[in-house]
Amino acid sequence: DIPCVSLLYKLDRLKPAESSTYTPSSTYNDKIALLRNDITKLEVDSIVNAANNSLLGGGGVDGAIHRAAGPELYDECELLDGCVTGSAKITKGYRLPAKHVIHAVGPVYQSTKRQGKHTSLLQGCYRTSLELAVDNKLKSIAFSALSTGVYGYPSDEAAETAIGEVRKFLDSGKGDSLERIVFCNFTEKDEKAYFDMIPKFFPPD
Ligand code: AR6
Repeated sequence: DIPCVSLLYKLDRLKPAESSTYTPSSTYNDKIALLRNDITKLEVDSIVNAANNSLLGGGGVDGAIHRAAGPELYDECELLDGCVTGSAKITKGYRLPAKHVIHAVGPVYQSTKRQGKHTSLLQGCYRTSLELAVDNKLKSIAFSALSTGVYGYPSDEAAETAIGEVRKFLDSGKGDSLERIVFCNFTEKDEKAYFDMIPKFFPPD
């Protein structure tokens, strides 16, 4: 089972925010979950892949998802005509326990930072993925830590952008139909970044 943030607060595993400008909401905290796991093992409506512009697979979490989903995933991805950076496209999950895969293309940190576009591109990945989940009537979505591997995005900065964009989406009311939003980390550094950043955007009641 996936522990939600409000449960993690009760277990006193997260530091309360010293100052948060966000309104505490137990409803939101109950929707948000943090865990450290292999995302290919999660039985959720959708997992978000850290893909590249071709959408035809690669290393990291992308390779793991394609291996676990089987060749049918590649066949569907071939029909999608790639995806621009900062956006996402959805496929079925095939042999994965997850019903769908949302393939998001995160920014390469160094080059997009030079252009001042890294934050808005990463925000675009999270926003588009959430919109795709809602548009497809999905109740749960699990994000990998987009761009924090090969693409070189620092974990704390990526966590701030990711969690902030999810909070913005919930505040807009567009995420009302979503029951669970999971941040699925793989490395200790990403997990720590999320544990430190969550209370800023999702302060306890
Ligand atoms: N489950 C969850 N997270 C994972 C897993 C897993 N099984 N494996 C790795 N991660 P990366 P990027 C984490 O490099 O930086 C690919 O070749 C990993 O620890 O997979 O967006 C694509 O095809 C890291 O925190 O993606 C692109 O070419 C996070 O997933 C390029 O890499 C993302 O790391 C995309 O680079």
